[in-house]
Amino acid sequence: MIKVTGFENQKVAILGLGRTGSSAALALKSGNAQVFSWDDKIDARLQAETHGVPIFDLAALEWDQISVLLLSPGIAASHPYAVKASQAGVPIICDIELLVRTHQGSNFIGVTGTNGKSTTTWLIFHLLKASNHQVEVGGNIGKAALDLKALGKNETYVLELSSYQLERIFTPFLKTVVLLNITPDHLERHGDMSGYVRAKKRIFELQRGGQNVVIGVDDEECLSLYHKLLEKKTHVIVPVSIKTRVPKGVYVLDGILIDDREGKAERILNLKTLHALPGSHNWQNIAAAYATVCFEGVSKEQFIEALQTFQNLPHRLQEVAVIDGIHFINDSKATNSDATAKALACYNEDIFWILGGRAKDNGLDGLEQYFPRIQQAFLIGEAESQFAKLLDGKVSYLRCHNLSTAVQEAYFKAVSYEKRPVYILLSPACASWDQFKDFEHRGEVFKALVSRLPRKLSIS
Ligand code: UMA
Repeated sequence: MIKVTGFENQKVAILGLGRTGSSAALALKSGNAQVFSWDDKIDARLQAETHGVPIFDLAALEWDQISVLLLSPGIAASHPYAVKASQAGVPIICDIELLVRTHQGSNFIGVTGTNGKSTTTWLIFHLLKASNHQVEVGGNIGKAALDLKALGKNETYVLELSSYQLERIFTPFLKTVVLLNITPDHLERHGDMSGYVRAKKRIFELQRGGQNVVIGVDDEECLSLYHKLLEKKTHVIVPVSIKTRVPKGVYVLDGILIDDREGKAERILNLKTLHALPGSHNWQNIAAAYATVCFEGVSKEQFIEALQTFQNLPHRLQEVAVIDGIHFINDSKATNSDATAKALACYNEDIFWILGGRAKDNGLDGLEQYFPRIQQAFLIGEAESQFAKLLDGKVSYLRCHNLSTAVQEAYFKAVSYEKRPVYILLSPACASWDQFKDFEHRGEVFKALVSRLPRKLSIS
């Protein structure tokens, strides 16, 4: 845990006691701030209290005496206490602002974008660590900033930054900004697309020092930002593409990673052979990570070597077992059809597909082109009837109701299927909340079910 100094004997309010708020309360308390923390849910308050977080009902707070409100990223600024804080002129910040203030000498890399940011963040961290850098990883990826280890001068924090967090950071701190892509997301929170883009663009206001920018140029928003940055001539910019050659950039052509930063179009690696990062959707993540670690002095040879030992975050096309040529893939993070499309695109055919849960508005939109790859679908959860109708006459399916039945049925069918390799793919295209706590829980249950399958199954 990081000790937050600079608030000694000052009154600090904290709203939300999940990962962000609880760690911030303890970090501020250890730096002798007077902490007034609250969560609207009693369970969260009780749990935080057992970890030593002081609880105070913010309804009784005199806001004009408060130095800052640390508002958890998931809580909108329209929350009544946040409104009170704003009316009293209290700055509203997030935990990353505090990390930055306490680590002015450290090196910061910030990764944002709509898709791929966790994988890219994790990959940058791995590449730097494997190349003997002192490095910590956290932020939106799951580990709250103030739960990280304190680092020294020039040691590196790699942070995944969400649009929610970017709105609540004010001190410029980033040496390198990585912006992967911008497509519609979180519109209910930001009002509309322009509000979302505005939040993402804030990352450029947070630069200090190197002014390095790695930017994906395959979507319209990012392409337009790239051109604006080029005009300003204030940044060292590396454009990244998986669709086209980008002069002075890093790009991927037919799976080959190419470095043209020096105008030499040097071939670096064939990405099609990387089992830990399957699928063309990962190419942008790899290209951006490569460009980023080059700024940190990582050589081409170190990059290639480090990639061989990379293991992606769980629940993202994660191979959890192989039994007699049957590969079990946990893609529980695929909570919408876009994400599932990327998974189905990775395997040419011979897919036994487990899907369902709580459906999103766009159902299975965009997946039809992959239906010929599917040997059989195994339906679970609330979406079962809806998906059965969508698949009817196009893909053979079985209604399994729950994951346990789906795993057993899929295994049984895969064992009697003559070809190898085959893939039993959990890529639900749905939220998990009808049957599981979250996508992580769903993925863990899948893994446990697979581990309990008999290694030899005789088919009569
Ligand atoms: N709460 C209230 N009042 C409210 C709403 C919530 O008191 O009106 C309380 C809840 O009861 C809960 C707490 O606030 O106890 C939760 O706060 P939070 O949602 O900010 O969650 P944290 O546990 O602090 O996790 C946050 C990020 N969550 C969100 O941005 C929603 C995590 O990103 C991040 O990993 C973590 O900080 C550490 O930095 C998750 C996420 O879903 C993965 N991010 C979104 C995304 O990736 O799309 C942006």
